[in-house]
Amino acid sequence: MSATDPDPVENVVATIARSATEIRQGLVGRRGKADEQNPSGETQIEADVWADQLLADRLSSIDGVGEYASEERSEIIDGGDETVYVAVDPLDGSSNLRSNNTMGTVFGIYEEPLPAPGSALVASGWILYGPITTMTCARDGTVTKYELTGGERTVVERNVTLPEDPLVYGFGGRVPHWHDEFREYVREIESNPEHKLRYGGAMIGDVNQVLTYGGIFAYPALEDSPRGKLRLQFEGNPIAYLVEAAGGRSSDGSRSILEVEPTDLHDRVPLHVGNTELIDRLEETLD
Ligand code: P6P
Repeated sequence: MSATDPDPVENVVATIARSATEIRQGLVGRRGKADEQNPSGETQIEADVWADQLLADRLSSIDGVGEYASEERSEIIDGGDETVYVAVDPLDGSSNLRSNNTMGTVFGIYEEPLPAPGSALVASGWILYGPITTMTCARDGTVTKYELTGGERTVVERNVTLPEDPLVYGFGGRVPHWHDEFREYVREIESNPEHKLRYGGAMIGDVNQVLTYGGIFAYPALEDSPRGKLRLQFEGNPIAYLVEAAGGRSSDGSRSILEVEPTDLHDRVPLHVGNTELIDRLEETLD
């Protein structure tokens, strides 16, 4: 699968899009548990390991790619060049594979070596393995949605923005472990009769609903996990970059996710994304 465009960012995006159909088909027969855990201590599914290796081989060999890093591997693969640095969550929500629910592939393309702050992103996006395989990608301050068939991308929407009126909300973590201030915020959101609960167990499916209908998704800081669950490099930054490009906001509870300085490749971050007024209100409540 050769990458021919001289722009490494375009080649990374095009390679991920072309790989999506193969990844979707490759899920069949790879639903069992692998013998390993990922660097976050989560048991890997066979498909996690397989999708990670497929993307590592293809992305690290693209001209201009300096590094390939993944949620599924502790070490960074050196790509040999020094233009862009790629961070991937090969299969977000792979625990949904057993129940045949939505899953995704998340990617961030940075212009600094990893780990890097989200402010160093030049593009990000996700593949959503839903009834239709779609790609949503942010670059140069704008978000584009594609449908993917047979490795080809078809633009279905340009300049994607969050709808003005928020509709859906989804909050991760066990309720007894939420901080009181967050629980108070949730009660306020739930008290609005216009809002609907949407939580599917795979961030990409939930965030894609927020992008489509407006609203908020959060996996907050928890009493037993102060930095929440989601990973800054592979999930928080790429999601925040895209949602902000679509006119929304992100927050770790007090500031944009993109301002968070990483200390380790596998840092976790409390993640809140969605309509600006909802995130502003969240920060007021948590303050
Ligand atoms: P919980 C999937 O494992 C994931 O990383 C995200 O995609 C998802 O939002 C979250 O974890 C779900 O976590 O604790 O609800 O199972």
